[in-house]
Amino acid sequence: MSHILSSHAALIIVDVQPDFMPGGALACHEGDAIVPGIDELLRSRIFRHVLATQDWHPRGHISFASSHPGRVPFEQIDLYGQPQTLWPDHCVQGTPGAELHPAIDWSPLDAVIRKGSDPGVDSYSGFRENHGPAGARPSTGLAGWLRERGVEEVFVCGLARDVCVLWTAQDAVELGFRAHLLWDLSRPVTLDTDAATRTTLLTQGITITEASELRRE
Ligand code: VGL
Ligand code: ZN
Repeated sequence: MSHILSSHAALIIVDVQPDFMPGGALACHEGDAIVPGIDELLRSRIFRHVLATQDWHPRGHISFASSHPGRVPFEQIDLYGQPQTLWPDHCVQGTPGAELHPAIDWSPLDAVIRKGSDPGVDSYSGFRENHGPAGARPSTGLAGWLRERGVEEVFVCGLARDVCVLWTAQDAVELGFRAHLLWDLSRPVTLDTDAATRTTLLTQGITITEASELRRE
């Protein structure tokens, strides 16, 4: 099946940053494999609207295992009544690992959404922060940005397929956008999550597609 892209479609590239590459602080499985394809997709200028998210944590962020004495990375704790996975220190503001990946020409980007900057709250989705102490999840402004431009449909790719890409696609649907996940241009941080991710996506009406299916209107 091919997808004809109207001017109401946007591409959201999630967290393609060195720290999520093999050898990085929080490596995704084959994370580097998506870099050439994302660069090519940007060069094709096939999308009228293109955004990136950038994981952007202060030192000592609450999601870092190092901020919780006695805890180790990938352990889960309860935080504000919700499960929180503890991660290795990653994407610390201003460090090379937090840059948008240097092998991609980002000049076609319309906007970059930085997330995870609140020291006490994690932020997986590009649309809103995770649960914090206050209850409501603060918006990043992404939904408003898209609506102002008449965007109805989003295609999400990047890292990690089982965390920030998934949460971004889920929020897109919940906020009223049609959502698609570009499977070949995403990779997971935790192996063996793909079957569960597929089930979640299909249950929530998120289409799984590939970059090669995209066509200009
Ligand atoms: C991510 C874990 C922690 C992601 C970000 O980009 O998927 N995962 N921070
Ligand atoms: Zn993070």
